[in-house]
Amino acid sequence: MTYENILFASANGIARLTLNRPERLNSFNDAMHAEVRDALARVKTDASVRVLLLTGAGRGFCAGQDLGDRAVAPGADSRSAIDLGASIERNYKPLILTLRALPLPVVCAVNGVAAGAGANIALACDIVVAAKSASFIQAFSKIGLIPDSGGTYFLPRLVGTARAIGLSMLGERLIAEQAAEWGVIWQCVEDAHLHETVEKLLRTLAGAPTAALAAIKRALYASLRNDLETQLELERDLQRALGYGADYREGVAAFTEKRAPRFTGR
Ligand code: LHQ
Repeated sequence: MTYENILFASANGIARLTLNRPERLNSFNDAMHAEVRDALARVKTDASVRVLLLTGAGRGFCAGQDLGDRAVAPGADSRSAIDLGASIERNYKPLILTLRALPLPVVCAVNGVAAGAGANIALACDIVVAAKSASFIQAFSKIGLIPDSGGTYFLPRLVGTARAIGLSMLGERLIAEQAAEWGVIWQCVEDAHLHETVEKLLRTLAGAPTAALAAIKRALYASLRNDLETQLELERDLQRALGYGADYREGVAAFTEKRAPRFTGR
């Protein structure tokens, strides 16, 4: 598949996916969804990829659904209206579930505004670093909709119900600094430092014990729905599998020999 709405490249264990419709603030149309789906399928099946970067081209990260796309155009009345649920089922739901299930860390570099589904796609990523000039807007209520793409799942878990409701009902801009303070994202950095901060993070993660990071991701996301006993059992099972792995052997050997580990990700 050739890409017209995204950029995608992979080298040295790092896959980079850039949403690339800057004149529309990288908002999603059906074609972009298809390309992202294709790129993520490649990430999933390419064992050499150990970390994925998601970012946006130009001044924005992603303004969510392209409201000019015919696939989501409101009808003149309820009878002629199109089914937004179908668009979610086809595009947004699988996208969010895929990002959360990828067995490797997904880093999101939020280079500018992240609005609507764009904000929640960022929140679905594992480590979110935002430029100071970036912001997050639950823009849905402004057009008579609810936060989708996991917004109603992520927000209360990240910031509690009071802030989740305020953000969702008011649709106000949450600036990156405040997002970091509230624990919505991992880090907010000066705009001029976004690139180097993210590159350093990517290098670190590309050299990390990938299978362990995948297990960390699985365990922490599962803990949001598990009771303690179930979670302890999940930890046991994941630890058991990792204990047979090459990276555990290498990690312990490196510690004993007082040297830096060389993890293969297995
Ligand atoms: C856009 C968009 C956009 C098209 C900026 N579409 N052109 C799921 C399933 C099914 C259906 C519905 O939705 C969903 C999920 C969703 O994501 S719903 C929420 C959709 N997103 C929004 O409501 C956000 C709309 N955008 C905005 O509110 C603003 O553009 C923000 C606050 C993001 C940025 O504001 P500014 O920095 O002032 O930029 P701008 O508004 O001037 O935008 C620049 C251009 O991008 C502009 O085009 P133009 O031709 O005038 O230069 C915008 O029309 C275009 N654009 N977002 N979502």
